[in-house]
Amino acid sequence: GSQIASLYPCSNASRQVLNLSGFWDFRFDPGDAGLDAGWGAGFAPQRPIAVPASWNEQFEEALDYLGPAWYQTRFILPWGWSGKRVRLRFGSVNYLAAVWLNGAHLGEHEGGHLPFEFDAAPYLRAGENLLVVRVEGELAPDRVPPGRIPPDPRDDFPHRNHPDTSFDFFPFCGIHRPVVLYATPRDAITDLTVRTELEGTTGLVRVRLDRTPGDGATARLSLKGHGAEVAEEVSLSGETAEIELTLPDVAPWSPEAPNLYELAAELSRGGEVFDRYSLPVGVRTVTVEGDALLINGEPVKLRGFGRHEDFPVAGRGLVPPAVVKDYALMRWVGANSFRTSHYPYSEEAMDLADRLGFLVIDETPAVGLFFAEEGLGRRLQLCRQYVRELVARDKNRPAVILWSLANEPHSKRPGAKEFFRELYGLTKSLDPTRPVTLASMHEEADEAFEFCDLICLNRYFGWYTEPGMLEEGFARLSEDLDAAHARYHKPVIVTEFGADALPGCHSHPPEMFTEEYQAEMISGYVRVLEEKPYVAGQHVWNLCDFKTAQEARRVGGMNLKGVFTRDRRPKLAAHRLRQFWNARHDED
Ligand code: GCB
Repeated sequence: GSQIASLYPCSNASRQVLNLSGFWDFRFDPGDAGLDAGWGAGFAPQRPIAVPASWNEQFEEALDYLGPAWYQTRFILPWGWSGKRVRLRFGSVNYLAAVWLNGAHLGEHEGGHLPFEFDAAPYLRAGENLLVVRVEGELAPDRVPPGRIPPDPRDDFPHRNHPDTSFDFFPFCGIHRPVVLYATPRDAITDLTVRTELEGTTGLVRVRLDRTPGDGATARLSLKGHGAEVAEEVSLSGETAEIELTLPDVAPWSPEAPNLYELAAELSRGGEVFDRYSLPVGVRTVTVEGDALLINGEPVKLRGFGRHEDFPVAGRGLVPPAVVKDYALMRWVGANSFRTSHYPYSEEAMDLADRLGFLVIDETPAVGLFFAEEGLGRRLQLCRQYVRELVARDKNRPAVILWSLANEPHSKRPGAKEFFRELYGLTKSLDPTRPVTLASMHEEADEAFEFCDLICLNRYFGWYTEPGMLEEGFARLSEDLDAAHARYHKPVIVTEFGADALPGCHSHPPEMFTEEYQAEMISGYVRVLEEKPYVAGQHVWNLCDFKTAQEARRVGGMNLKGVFTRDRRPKLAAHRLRQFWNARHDED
């Protein structure tokens, strides 16, 4: 089976990465014949496909096709890899992946947006190797996110999407992030877990190193940067070492100054280094105190966006220039934060958040959860798996300041309470250093809020309610937030607010779907939010327009709540936000 992936593969004096991205062979399998026909051992090529990318916008007949489909590629084993520990790692496959290497079934993985890996060494051959992946992205009520939820008989005007998602973004399918093969020594570092603290001007960096079982060795850890270099060594007989490094006069990591140190880990025996791995480390703390969210002991206000990984043609596939562009747009507008709505974003994108100093609410793929008994156990198992995979992947990132367990679960239902008690407990046991939350649409009595360190609300007064009536919407927002704060006594982040605007559509006075209405709505919300001392964050929905399933509310197959279009051109609201947020920055 697949295993949890943590350290991002790298090349250095002990390790090497072979990136398998490129054009692969591809075929759709609408009759699901491939398994019985033994395509895992190889299939007749039909057409090329780009990896990584979704298949839906690469082929015009496949927009709504959710699988199964088959991918295969051939590669030559690099020189010097025999006798190494070799792993095959997928950054993200939506939704189900089954993997064969040279005809041997390596295993399967369920769930998109998170990395997984396999031990490849036993199946590799010198010379040419054949890798086959079957991908399937059907929507089903016992998957997470769920789809094709049985209609509620109490609902007399049932509203459906095509494809039948429990969320509005398009359920893109395919191999979405790089597939790499990487070699390490057999005797290797397998994980590093970094926790940082500040004591006055001193930074404490606690590192846990995990390694494969092996003979005694020496572990050396060093931290370098900002004019400092410190190192510690311990001798290691078991599989883990805990080491604390101290940085006097530390340069802490913050959004204003995203200072990073290089943490270098080395394993040696008899003075000879046999494995090494380096990691950027930001020394910072995150705490919730009373009504405030604190970074390094100072209150911080999040200004930014909910987003999607969504770009023309590539779908949900990694597009490095679009990643850079989106950070540039957020910067230009004056944002310091975003949420990885509604699933974890690529590791490549997260690396840039660490470097550029963005504060990230890191969300699991649990969007649209419902709590009917049927399939509930399975959905909980998947959510537990996602939390494990996400924390393993992102635990060392200074940019990640909050874990979000879900988006808009239907959590007024009784079953929700136990569900979130478990997920919250699991998350805290894996990472006691970060606050935990979830984004809710409910006005009150959300069963899940009991297990949140701060409250995240998605709000659309003046849009889905009070349509066309902005002033009424703003008044209701203000009351609603005060009520939520009075009930829970925790800081509040408004993780969504916004309006659809068709670019180029104008009106005065502002009417729904015009650029003016969107700009007025966002401005009014920002004014209300800036006045509430307990509001720790404001995230506009959305940075960019994004592709949706088809439904009556989504014009042209898109959610138009972006302040930028899908091809990243600003709407009026982007200019307006820029005035607000940049002006506020000057005051800070
Ligand atoms: C929400 C959802 C988000 C939707 C948004 C909308 O509450 O969390 O995924 O896109 O509303 O525009 O309806």
